[in-house]
Amino acid sequence: MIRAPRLDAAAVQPLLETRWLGRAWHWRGRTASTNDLARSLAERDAAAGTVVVADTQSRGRGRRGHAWRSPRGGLWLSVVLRPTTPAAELGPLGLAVAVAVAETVEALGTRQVELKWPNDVLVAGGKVAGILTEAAAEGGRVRHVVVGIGVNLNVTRFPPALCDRAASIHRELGVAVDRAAFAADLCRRLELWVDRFEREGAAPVLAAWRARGRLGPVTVVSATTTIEGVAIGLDADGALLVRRVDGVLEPVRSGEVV
Ligand code: BT5
Repeated sequence: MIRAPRLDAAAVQPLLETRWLGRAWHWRGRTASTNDLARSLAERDAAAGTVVVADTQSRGRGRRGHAWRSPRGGLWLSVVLRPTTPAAELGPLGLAVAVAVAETVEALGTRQVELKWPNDVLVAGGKVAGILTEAAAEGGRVRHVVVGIGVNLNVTRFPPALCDRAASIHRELGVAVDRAAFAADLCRRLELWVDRFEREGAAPVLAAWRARGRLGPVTVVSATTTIEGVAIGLDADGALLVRRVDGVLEPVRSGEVV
């Protein structure tokens, strides 16, 4: 049975098995972007683990100003983190979040879950979740990080432009999923991976990412260049290693993999 559609504290907190993540919970029926709301809470000293969830977003954002479609039925969630890791070493945090999301999706019994660099979660080749990590740092020290996670849970229709690229859990499983239970499980796995990254560094994150990473022929487009080659793995900082057609091995730190 599907729980109450509202993902408010009353629906989710009784299911939470976390120590610190989700202990402060803000729900909105509609907001521009949960990342914006979480950032303004973070700037007003919200505790690590503060969660903002909305049923719909009117200006959901992806990376580099991309729009993120956020209809009813999905999970649109942001978390305030306050990592002690120096800003320069924070790269793999987004990969850790992707691993947590992938594990939560896998636990529903979907077909093979893959990760597309840097942090798209794919089911049967379609994008089922995206992650937007925004950090505020000062002199190398991280003030806060807002991690935004969008998961197409009970989304049944996509606009034509997304139809052949997006996937939803509902479509994949043929049934609606319990959003509150999913949100609680995601919080548990997120806390585990964030704690592990803080304690043990990037290595376990990279190993878990690699186990699901989609590699092979890629074109990486960034503001200044386009690189063609074959993605062969991640380096120790979480950059995508691409063997270019001229044979040079290039670590890619930003850009779109198309
Ligand atoms: C992402 O960006 O994948 C990050 C998405 C993060 C969304 C969450 S929801 C909660 C929080 N609040 C926000 O405002 N954002 C975060 P990127 O890698 O740039 O991918 C964006 C691209 O994915 C778009 O240009 C579309 O092609 C595609 N897209 C848009 N909406 C989608 C959806 N619902 N499902 C699958 N693909 C989508």
